[in-house]
Amino acid sequence: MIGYAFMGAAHSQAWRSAGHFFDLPAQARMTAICGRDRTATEQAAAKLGWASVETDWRALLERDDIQIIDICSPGDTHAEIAIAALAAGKHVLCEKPLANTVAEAELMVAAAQQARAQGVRSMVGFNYRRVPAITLSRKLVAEGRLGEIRHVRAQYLQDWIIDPDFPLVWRLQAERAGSGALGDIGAHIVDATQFIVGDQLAGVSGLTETFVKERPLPTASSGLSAGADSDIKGAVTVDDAALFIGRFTGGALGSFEATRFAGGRKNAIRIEINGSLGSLAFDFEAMNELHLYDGTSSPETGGFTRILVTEPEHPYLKSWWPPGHLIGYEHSFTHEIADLLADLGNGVDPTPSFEDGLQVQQVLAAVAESAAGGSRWQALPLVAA
Ligand code: 4PW
Repeated sequence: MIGYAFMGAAHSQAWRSAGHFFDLPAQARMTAICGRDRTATEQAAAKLGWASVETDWRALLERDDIQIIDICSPGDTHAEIAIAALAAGKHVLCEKPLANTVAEAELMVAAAQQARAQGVRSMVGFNYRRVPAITLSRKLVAEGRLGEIRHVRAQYLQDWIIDPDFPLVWRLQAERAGSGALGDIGAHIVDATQFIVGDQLAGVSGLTETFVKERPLPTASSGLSAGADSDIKGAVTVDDAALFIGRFTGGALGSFEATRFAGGRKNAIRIEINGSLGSLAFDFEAMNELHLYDGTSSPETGGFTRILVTEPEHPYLKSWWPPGHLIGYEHSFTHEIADLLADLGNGVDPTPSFEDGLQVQQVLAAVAESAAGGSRWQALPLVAA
């Protein structure tokens, strides 16, 4: 694994626990963790459960005891590491968004396709697909329970940079992160909604804004919590918020909002789908619930029904606790790793693929381009799923 901050910790927890809860055809050994600072990486290895430490990711590719590379480092590192790892015959799990640009993502797809021909597999880490209520939503839509999909409404709301003195961390620098709220959290709702409705965005029109244009330079690397600040300020080069509308190939209309300025909203992901026969509503702040409206039921007993998605009949849940016992954020990563190990063990290509990651990247780029050009409509290429 490369990187040991927030995502590194989330993935480590998943690598540690997947084999303890899921019956898998292959087990993972947590062989090595990589970071540039040896002392900090050694501390992370001890804390997170990795057997050895490297300070250059290239060293991981030379080791015969490593078959999977998990990329949890910032977006500007994804393309180089993933392409080299695939060429070295290592399976790759890459955090989202797949890359910082469409051009990088295209190179990654080319590398993934070449590697696939040799049985070397790749996956992009859109973990929220594996929240059981979201996986269940896809199943209900595929079964036709909602009828024809008309509206897709999605929000990803956070507020961690509302303070103008919050430092200019890597997520706020375009050269490291590619974009701001758009790529970091907007990418999740693009993937999750397309996953649920089984359809792709055919075009978008967007609006982005950077509310706080300059921030204090961080004197130490920090993630979503403020680190030590400096008096010197630097320019924020990413969006603070991105809003866009889109049309799905199947005719549904989509509206999306991704912001880090929604005061009081810490990690609120809200998705509502309206179809000709019914609706679905999900809120990550109550992630064990899914609200289903069956428009064909009698008005007397109609309205939204709360499904508690904790039963063994629900996706992933039979591997966890007895009925009614809740799960949390970290389980989405455990499900991701369990599915990856199952696919690798069974010789199957995991999803979402790098092609799926590229398609999301194209949506993000189209939103950014639209926003830069007065919200002009941007048609999107259709990518085979
Ligand atoms: O992937 C996302 C991150 O980059 C996360 O799910 C939340 O938003 C937490 O950090 C950012």
